Amino acid sequence: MRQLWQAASDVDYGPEEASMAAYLREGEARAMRLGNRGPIRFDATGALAADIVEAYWRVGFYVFTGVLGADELADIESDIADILARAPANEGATIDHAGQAALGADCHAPTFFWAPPLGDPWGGTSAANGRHPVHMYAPAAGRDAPDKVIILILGALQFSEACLRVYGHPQLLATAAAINGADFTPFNEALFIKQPGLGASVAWHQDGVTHWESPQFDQGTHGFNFMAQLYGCTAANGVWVVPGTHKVGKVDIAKLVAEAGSERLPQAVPMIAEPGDVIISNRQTVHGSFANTSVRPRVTLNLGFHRRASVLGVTAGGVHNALATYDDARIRERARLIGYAIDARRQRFPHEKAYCYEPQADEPERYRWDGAARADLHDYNLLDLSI
Ligand SMILES: O=C(O)CCC(=O)C(=O)O
Repeated sequence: MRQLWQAASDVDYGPEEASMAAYLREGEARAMRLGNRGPIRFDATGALAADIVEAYWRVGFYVFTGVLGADELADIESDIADILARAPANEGATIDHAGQAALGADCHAPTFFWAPPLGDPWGGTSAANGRHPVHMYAPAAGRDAPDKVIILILGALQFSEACLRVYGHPQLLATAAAINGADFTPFNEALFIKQPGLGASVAWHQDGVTHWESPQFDQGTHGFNFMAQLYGCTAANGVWVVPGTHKVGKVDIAKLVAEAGSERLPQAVPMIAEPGDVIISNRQTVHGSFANTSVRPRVTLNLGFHRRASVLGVTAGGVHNALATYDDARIRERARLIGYAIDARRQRFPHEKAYCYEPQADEPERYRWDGAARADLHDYNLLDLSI
């Protein structure tokens, strides 16, 4: 399966290589001192362990180790191989490399996003409401690099049953309930792909557009993403975070970069994880990732969740999908994926105790994972709850 990831010809940070190498090393050492990693644990009452909750809110992310086992990772890798084989042959194409209709070609919602190899598609642009104010340094790509590479796939659960099953993971859903309340809601799901020697950067940003000025704003208002790691992540290919920035409102990222003299923010730390680890990451932190000049691929499955109070009755959208007011029916409709995911997981891992999602507790039969449900996933991300 490793041939999925072609070894790119030698690339590095050019004139920045020595500074970058030192930054990665020092950042990793800072990250390992934060006290925010370990298995998901619950106390005798079933509540998420208090020290995990404390560390998550203190830092803004927590690395849950060993969440996904070897079987599950093999399922995911096989689906990723299938997705990449059936992806559009290039940006905007409706056919794949074999001349067949490409995945996502019949979707109305956005699916595949492309970037120049080792480039920065969003920094310093107006994309996503201009949330990435600074353009990241783009190392020179190798001579044999393609013009563009896939960096992001939205609506990912319609393309991969293995990813859908991660969405139904009982310990992850119990964690979502602990952080966002038992009536938590979906946000969106995505695959970030950072190919070795090719993967583009994601410029420093804070997620969320809706509630920054709200009197009710707090450290959890714009929700969190689980970031499930297929191959793990390193300082070179992983997401970096400025700890604590989820608490302080909008940060002047351009000023931070100007003060640092480069995009190597001295306050930031990398998420370091092994295959099967899942990171919970607050969307309000200042975070981003550098161009991946390393030889290791990163595949992250992002699964986003919100508090119900952050989406119910809120008019939002326009970034991931159309502007709309999110009423109860819209939330229920979008949350059907949680029900499908729980049942899909039950079928694959029958010995695991399935999660009971409180808003669906009265209708356990409704969300059966079968052929009709599969078809029902088409374009599901038109209803993402984007705030
Ligand atoms: O995975 C990455 O490189 C970027 C992730 C990110 O920016 C996000 O989840 O908001």
